[in-house]
Amino acid sequence: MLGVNEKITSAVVTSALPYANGEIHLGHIASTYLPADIFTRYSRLTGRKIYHICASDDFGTPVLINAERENKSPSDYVAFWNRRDYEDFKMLGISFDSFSSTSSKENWQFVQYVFKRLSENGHIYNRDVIQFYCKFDNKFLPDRYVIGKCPFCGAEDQYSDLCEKCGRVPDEILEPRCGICGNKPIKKQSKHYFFRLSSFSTQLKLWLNTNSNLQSDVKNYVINWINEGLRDWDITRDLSWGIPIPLPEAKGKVFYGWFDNHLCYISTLTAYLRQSGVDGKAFWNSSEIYHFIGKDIVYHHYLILPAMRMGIDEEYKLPDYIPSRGHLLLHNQKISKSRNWYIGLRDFTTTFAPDYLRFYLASLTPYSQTDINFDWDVFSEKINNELIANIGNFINRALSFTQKTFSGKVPKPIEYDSDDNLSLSQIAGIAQEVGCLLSALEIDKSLKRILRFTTHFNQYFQIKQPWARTETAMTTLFIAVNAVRSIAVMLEPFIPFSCEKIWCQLGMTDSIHQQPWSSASQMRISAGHSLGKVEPIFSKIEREMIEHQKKGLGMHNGR
Ligand code: B3M
Ligand code: ZN
Repeated sequence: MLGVNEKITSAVVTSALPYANGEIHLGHIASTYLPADIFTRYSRLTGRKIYHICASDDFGTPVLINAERENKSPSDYVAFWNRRDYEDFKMLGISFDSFSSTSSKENWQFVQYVFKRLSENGHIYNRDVIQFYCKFDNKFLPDRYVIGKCPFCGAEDQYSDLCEKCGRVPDEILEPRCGICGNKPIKKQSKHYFFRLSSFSTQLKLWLNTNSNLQSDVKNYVINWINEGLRDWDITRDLSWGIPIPLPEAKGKVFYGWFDNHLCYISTLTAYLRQSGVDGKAFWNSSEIYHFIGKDIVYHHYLILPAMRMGIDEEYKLPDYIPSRGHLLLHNQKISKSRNWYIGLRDFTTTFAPDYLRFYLASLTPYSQTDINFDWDVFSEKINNELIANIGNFINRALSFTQKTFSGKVPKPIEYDSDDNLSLSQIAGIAQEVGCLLSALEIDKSLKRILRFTTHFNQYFQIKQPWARTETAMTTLFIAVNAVRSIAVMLEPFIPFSCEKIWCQLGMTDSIHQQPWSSASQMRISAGHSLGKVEPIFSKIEREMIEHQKKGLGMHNGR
């Protein structure tokens, strides 16, 4: 765990790549992007050199099929979603240093390079496989696109790789139909390339056992998977959309999206750093590597990704951390786009301040795979009672009272009594305490600690009654205004837009996004400093707005 005063190494943070195939919803934000962004913003304030990398995941059959449906070329289709996702992330304050795409030239070249290295090292082989093929769509059909009757329980309309009724994986689905056009597919033979995942079992186990940064519960079940036996992994698709397998005899074959997407973490970073003349490989290898993910892609990130890096002799180092978090439920039900049970990010941020979402989700997000729940009533309670009545209230009281009584000039402290000293010691210890929690990726706990800090200062204000006790008011306000500064710095990773406003009201002319984290524990505002224009920062969420949202659940039209 990295405390604020310890030696700081550089870091690369990646967030799982969103499919370029539909809008970002709150589930993605809660498990991956928000925790990664909070951690990155905090790290930047500590002075750490850190880059947050992401990209759109452009390949795969679903993308191709949707592009065809919309009469677009696949590259136009993914370019649309790449831009749209990036805008949505930006609106929420997710601060990527680079947002690229898996179909970028750099990734394309890097993926083919990795394949050649794996082949040279003997980790690739090929064999014939029999697959469903639709003559009407001219496509080999991946498992998800073959629908039929489950051979175990007889349930109709099940995927060929999973019966959602009985939970079993059919060996051979009965009465198969093409998931695109409904016709009966034929079976066809095709040569496929495989990655020898099974031969990495021992090495993977050793790595999992020795890396103490990984969540131990996750590690345990991953080790169980290895013990049950890993199977070699088919990395081929007979598709027109994908990165071509670079062999003359593999014409018309492309890589499976999961072969290329995680390599985009590396190719994006190196392309980004190349622009400023920095050697991306050297940077990667001397940094701590964090891959933020949701729990359903653990298999890919704990096994396939490290095995592939091992297969190229760790030319790029393995991850140090793979923070993996649970699902977001919506009113206690699983989020599902196909059943229309989700909240789109864009819808949300056009109705509510983006910081409200960040604050609410951050307050719920543990460092574990436990699922969390989005509930409109709890959302409005948290915002109204914690963000507004606790944090906002203290900030506004401290600043507006200084404004009114001392014409906006921070007064000079006279002498400190025991309440003042207690408050000073709160300030002196807080940066280290919250910093340790954030370094340890404990998002909800850090926010709770900050809330205890503001609760303390609300009480302090209440006890000192600066409006009634003019003789001590100067000291009280001097301390209180400095506490507001501490709060602004510490909340920057959580609610960056609101902190810009607090910063302005404090009369600061530099950027809140560039303050040293440790300064949250310093009395940086001197007596005589002039505040800016003071006004309430947050506005209360009214009952009707919440009722309106609740009525709208499950009522999307479109994607
Ligand atoms: N595109 C999204 C998912 O399965 C997938 C992540 C890729 S990360 C390399 O959640
Ligand atoms: Zn078909």
